[in-house]
Amino acid sequence: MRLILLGGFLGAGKTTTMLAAARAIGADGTVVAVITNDQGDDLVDTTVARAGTSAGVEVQEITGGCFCCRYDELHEVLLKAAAAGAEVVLAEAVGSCTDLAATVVAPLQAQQPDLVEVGPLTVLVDAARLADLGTSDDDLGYLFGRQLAEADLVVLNKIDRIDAAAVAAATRAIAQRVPTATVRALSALTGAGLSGLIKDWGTARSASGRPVAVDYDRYAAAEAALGWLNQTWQLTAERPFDTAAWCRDVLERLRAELGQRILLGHAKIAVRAPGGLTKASLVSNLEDPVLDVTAGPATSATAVLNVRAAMPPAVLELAVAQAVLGAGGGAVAAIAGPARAFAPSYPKPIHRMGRT
Ligand SMILES: Nc1nc2c(ncn2[C@@H]2O[C@H](COP(=O)(O)OP(=O)(O)OP(=O)(O)O)[C@@H](O)[C@H]2O)c(=O)[nH]1
Ligand SMILES: [Mg+2]
Repeated sequence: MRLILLGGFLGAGKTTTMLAAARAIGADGTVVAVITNDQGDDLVDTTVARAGTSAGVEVQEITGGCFCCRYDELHEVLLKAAAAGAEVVLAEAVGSCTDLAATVVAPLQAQQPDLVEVGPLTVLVDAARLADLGTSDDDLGYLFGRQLAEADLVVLNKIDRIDAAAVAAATRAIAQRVPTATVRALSALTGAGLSGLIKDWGTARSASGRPVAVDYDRYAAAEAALGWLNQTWQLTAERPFDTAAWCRDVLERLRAELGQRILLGHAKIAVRAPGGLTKASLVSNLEDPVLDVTAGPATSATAVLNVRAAMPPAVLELAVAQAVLGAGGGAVAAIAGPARAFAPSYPKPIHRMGRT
């Protein structure tokens, strides 16, 4: 069973890539499993994966911590995938996680060589983030840099949003910064570059001897600067409401609440209604919300919100509540489920192996 670990900062496109690749790899009958992962539970990514993968793709989730701190659960999930006959497993790490080479890849290679062959550690980058986090020397910039440094394969994603010259410049910049990695360009949305990436995954092994030095105090400080909110809301309306317009309204209000100075990692909403799933994302304060999946109108629905932004969790919870309660012009009533609002705690990997 071949395992591909996908890392990269919040909103870089890990889930989109994982699901597009799962569909493409599974098209010839290859059995594929995908694993989502988050510090909290109630995951938008799992909701989208379960709705978006074709039958035959098994979806597992690991909640409450990243792969490195939940290594034993990862091992169990891999055993389950193997028992289900999976030949390829695609696993998405938490977007604020780094040091995967030392804490996940190397231990799997050392301890579970008969269970999995680990393919290249693949780190996705949104070109827009190269310009902000990529040049920042604060703790989040440090975390972003460590994610790149340990990659076997860096994937410049969302190339449909920039022109060819910008793709070439960003590719050169990444190659200079991480000379040990192979750099690929991808649009997970259009599929450009996907077959080449899948080919890389099938042939190259993870170097795994590439653990890089990581200052855990800075890594922890970067994670702790982020507020994390996972919450489910029950929505009802007297007349059918447009779930897509509601999602966009929430995200636009949230963006206005945050302003431009607070770094937004990723705000995503999945609305489940009898008519189907609607899903929207906002990956930066400087961008507009994007509707990824749209279903028809509904009178009752369940909205799962996962928001990560650089602000205290309690303040983030209030900002999200303001946005949700204000959305829909008073026509949509929203009742909050319990909020899981927190800042990720100090990373404590179960294992750490490697040369450094
Ligand atoms: N234009 C464009 N948008 C993309 C592409 N890949 C992903 N996106 C969008 O970027 C947003 C975030 O994508 P996700 O796949 O959820 O990102 P992620 O890295 O899994 O995010 P987290 O799990 O929160 O860290 C969504 O709105 C996607 O549709 C791409 O190739 N092109
Ligand atoms: Mg994701």
